[in-house]
Amino acid sequence: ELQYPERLNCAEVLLEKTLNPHFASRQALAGSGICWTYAELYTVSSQIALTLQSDYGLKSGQRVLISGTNHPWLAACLLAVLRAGAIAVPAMPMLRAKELNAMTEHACISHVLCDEQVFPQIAQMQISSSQTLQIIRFREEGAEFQQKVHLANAAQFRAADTARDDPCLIAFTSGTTGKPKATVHFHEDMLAICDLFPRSVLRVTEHDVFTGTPPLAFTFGLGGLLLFPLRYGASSVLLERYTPESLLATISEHQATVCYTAPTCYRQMIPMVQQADLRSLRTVVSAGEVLPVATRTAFESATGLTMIDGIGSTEMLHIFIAAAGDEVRPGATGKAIPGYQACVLDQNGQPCSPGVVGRLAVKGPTGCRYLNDTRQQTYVQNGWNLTGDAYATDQDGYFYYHGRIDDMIVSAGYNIAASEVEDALLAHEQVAECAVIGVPDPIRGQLVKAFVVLRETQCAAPEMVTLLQQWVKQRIAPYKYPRLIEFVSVLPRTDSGKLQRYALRQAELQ
Ligand code: 3SK
Repeated sequence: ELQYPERLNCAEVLLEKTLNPHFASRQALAGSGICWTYAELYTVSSQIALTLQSDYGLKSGQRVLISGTNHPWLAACLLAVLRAGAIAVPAMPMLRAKELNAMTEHACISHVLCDEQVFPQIAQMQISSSQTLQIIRFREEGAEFQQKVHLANAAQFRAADTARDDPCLIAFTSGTTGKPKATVHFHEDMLAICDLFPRSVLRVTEHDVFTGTPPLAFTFGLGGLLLFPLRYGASSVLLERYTPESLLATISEHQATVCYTAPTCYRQMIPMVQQADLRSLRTVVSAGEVLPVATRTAFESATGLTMIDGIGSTEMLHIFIAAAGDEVRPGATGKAIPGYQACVLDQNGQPCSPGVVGRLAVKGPTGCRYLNDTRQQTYVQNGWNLTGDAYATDQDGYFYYHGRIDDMIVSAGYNIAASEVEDALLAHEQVAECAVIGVPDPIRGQLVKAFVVLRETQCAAPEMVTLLQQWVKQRIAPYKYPRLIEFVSVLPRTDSGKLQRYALRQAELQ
């Protein structure tokens, strides 16, 4: 049972180890040519917090939209906002003015902290915003904000005396269903996620060096690349832009021990790992999307590493089901991590027997609190968080993913999980990426349709359609094979890399 003091400021707790000389001189954050020790990070974030308070009037409880690519200054701003007692509202750097405006209105933003890349969209958003916004460009070296920050006396800063159940983060879901929601998290939630998955599954130590691709605006990245390393006195290397090649190069250059990215990126790295120096890596974490068995098998055999698969959600803040090392069971995401309870419920809210597919329900120290959203009643029922994922368990408490509830296809009376068909397709060497949906059909109700990105586009011929259909029929029950296959060059994804099957479904209906 996790217990935190009544008065708690999560960012202060994460950084207070700086006062211990052992940690003060250890590397905390690196990236984009910057390398900060714990002492330096503590000082910069104190200076930022002080500047925000004294020059920009930031008060405890105000909401600050923060947007930029993964960079030490972005991380320092996030910590500064929390230490000042304000509420951080991270936004993906790719968002456009209209999306930023919707967030600003919904979360009642007072201040915006953005980098140069995001600024044009923020400026455009300000024109239509009904809020009066203080807009601050935090990355412009030598410009007003950084000048003020460097002049601020860090020693004068005192962290806000917040309560453990004061909100500190409003995280927007990335919108795989098209309608982003805002989820509210408390100071104690931020520490709870640090004290569960990283401790019992990842087994983080101060010697770990983390790197990876998820944006800090996505709670997968916020936890994995900032909160977890700081909680354990480890270090993190942030990448502003990445390709599979640059991620591999960063791992070897910084001797990273833990890497986080999404299944698609692991899949892209497979042909390159033989040439890379990955000796420092002790494990890799995959989340954000289901990890196809074919991707796990190929990556593990190419690297000799055992991957940690996990499922989390913005609503729950981070990962709640996972498995590592000898605990991994092929095809399963893992077990409920210590501190969380999970079960599979049928349509009447009753627990399903092992092997029966139902709706995943989760309970634990973190949970869904939507901001002014009637969908709260759908997500939280009888104290259980209903994540919208279809799962089955086995006798030993392992959880097996069967797709999103919304992605189940019913064709001629058969229930078909889109992810199972995708898994079968991905096992073919020509398939780089794919997405499977159900499309309306007057006879079968729905037909299984696959959108496939081929490794070699010149192979996109009718014979390839037949070949892939045969391939799937040999691997899973033949009634699940995609009767329709369309070759595409890209798949629609959210900024955090999640597949947007709803966008494909909508396009089919037009
Ligand atoms: O999407 C996920 O699986 C996830 C994982 C970790 C943290 C947050 C999220 C949304």
